[in-house]
Amino acid sequence: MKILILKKKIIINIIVITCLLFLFLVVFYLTSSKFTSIQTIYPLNFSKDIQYDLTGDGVKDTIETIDGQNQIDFNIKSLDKDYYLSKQINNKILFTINNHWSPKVFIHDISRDSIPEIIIQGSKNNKSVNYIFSWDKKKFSLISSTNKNILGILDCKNTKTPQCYSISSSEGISSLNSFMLINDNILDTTSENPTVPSLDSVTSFINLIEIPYNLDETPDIFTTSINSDELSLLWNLDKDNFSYTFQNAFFYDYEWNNSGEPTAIKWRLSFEKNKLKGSINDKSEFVILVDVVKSNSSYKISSIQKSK
Ligand SMILES: [Ca+2]
Repeated sequence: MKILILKKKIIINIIVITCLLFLFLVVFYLTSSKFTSIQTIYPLNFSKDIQYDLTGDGVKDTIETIDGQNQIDFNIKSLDKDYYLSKQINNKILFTINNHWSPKVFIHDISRDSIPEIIIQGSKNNKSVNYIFSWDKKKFSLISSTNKNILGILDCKNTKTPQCYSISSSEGISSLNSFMLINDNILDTTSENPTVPSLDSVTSFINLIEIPYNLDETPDIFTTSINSDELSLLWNLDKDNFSYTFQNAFFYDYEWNNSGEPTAIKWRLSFEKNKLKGSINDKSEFVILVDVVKSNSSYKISSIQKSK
């Protein structure tokens, strides 16, 4: 009898330990890098109130767009003070007005000091221009500005320090530049980053949108599992009536493997859509959101969606 009770105790213990182990594994799996929360980085929607704490004091600030005479400025209201970002630029003009290429604001903490950086991408006199601003406790100072039309952040939300990339689509990979922000100082990391993962597939995709006709076969840049409805976007561009010209792109990674390589990267691609037989000003912005995933050793496009 005593032996039977003892055996029962052991069995109960084993069951409890197994359950705990199982629970631990589930929690570990869900919190492992693959499942860390994905914070998407979308351009701010200025039709809504834009309130963010941009100075790190716990009080929300308001960022607003100011349309002036042929120019667009941004103002941040913080504790009843106005900070016009154009004041930090040499000729005091951030962007010029362009209906099909308006500036987009992204907010992300690149320096990892819990005060977000302000990344603004747009155009000045029909040419690409980007700025990164950072709160220096007195003002929003200009950290970086570039005319390159591809901008992105990798190691965006993992345990490493985020890196900012800029590339010119016309000059290609030789124009690649990268840096980190350490204590609000730029640390150039260009020599350590010879390429951007997924760039090749996305460049092919951009070419696919830009060519003035439809290809009979798509190049090998898509995953086999890509949704056919999404892929049909390519054949619905109505290239008999419209042309598409790449304007700029923003990318960031949101999943990583155990060796820290990005396994999923999101791209926002902006094109100028031009009506071929319309008037000269018949242009609009056409935006496609692309997800690229690492499959085996290459990066393939797993999703394409027209941005609303
Ligand atoms: Ca604040």
